[in-house]
Amino acid sequence: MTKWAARSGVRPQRHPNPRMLAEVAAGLSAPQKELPPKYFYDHRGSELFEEITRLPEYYPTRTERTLLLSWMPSLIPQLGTRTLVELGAGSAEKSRIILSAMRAAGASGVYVPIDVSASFLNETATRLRREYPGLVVQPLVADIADSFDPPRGLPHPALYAFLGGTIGNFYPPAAIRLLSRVRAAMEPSDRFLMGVDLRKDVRRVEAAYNDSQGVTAAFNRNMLLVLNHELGANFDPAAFQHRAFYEPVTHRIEMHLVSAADQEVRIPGIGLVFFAAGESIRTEISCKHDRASVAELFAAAGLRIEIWRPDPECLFALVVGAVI
Ligand code: SAH
Ligand code: AVI
Repeated sequence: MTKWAARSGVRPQRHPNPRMLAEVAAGLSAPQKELPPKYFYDHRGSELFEEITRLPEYYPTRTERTLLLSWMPSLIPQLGTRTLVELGAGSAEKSRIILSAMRAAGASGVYVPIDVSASFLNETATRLRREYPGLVVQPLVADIADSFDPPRGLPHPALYAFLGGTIGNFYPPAAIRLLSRVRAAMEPSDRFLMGVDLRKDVRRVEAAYNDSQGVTAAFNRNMLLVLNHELGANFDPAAFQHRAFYEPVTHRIEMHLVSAADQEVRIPGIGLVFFAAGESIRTEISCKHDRASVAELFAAAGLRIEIWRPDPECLFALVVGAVI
């Protein structure tokens, strides 16, 4: 056990999640070590993400919020939305703009927030029930990368929403699988509303993932604490440095944790994992899009772009998709 693990009292969990164990084992034995970004989001990770959304450098959230505020009051009555199904809902901060537009349009409404972060999702649901009496809130804890089974019998038209640019955190084949599942759940009167972070000046994008207060670095390192807690691993987060850079060929930010020295980490059920100094774990990709790349993803999933609405600076766009 490292000195850090002994101090922190890390203990192997009695029943580690077998799925998590298999994903971590596969990811850390690949030539480029990699971990799925869904493991950022325990309760603390979700709070850190909330902090990121308020950082001056992190433009996506405030840009998307402005777009939603100006557009939802007219779009929602036009679509006649009665149900909002939201993927990766998190705190549902911006979802309230859609829910308020539904309420103003007279729909009592159903809201199905879907998220992998169970405790955070349940807190969100409790708050929303208080804020929107009459709204039926049916939270669903699920991994949207592999299952998507919204409750049956929801009132239509439904709006499926995937905000924040989270689609960018999926490799294109996984993004297409996810969009195809949304498409399969949609009736012809339903619509899909997605937020996408757009391709832009590299310095602007890189600054958003390298904030001056170090919140993104803490968010990145939090994944190691999640592995310690869930699997009883003995990662020392301080022994890994945050690195985020834009990869122009694939149009994506990559976030890595770089080992500061040669070190071994013990993960019960996996064994000792060796990290050479300078070796990294890729913890996230965040793909940046344009209209053509979104149209391509949509077409592969059986969707078409009905409305494309970027902000005036073309930093971020909201897109409405319909079934082909
Ligand atoms: N929609 C919010 C939150 C974005 S953060 C916003 O726009 O601000 C990304 C959210 O997606 C987190 O709440 C995280 O827990 C969730 N998430 C990430 N990967 C997921 C997965 N594979 N399945 C379900 N939820 C996931
Ligand atoms: C949730 N997702 C869209 C964020 C992003 O920008 O890719 C996660 C994030 N990673 C670092 N900062 C924010």
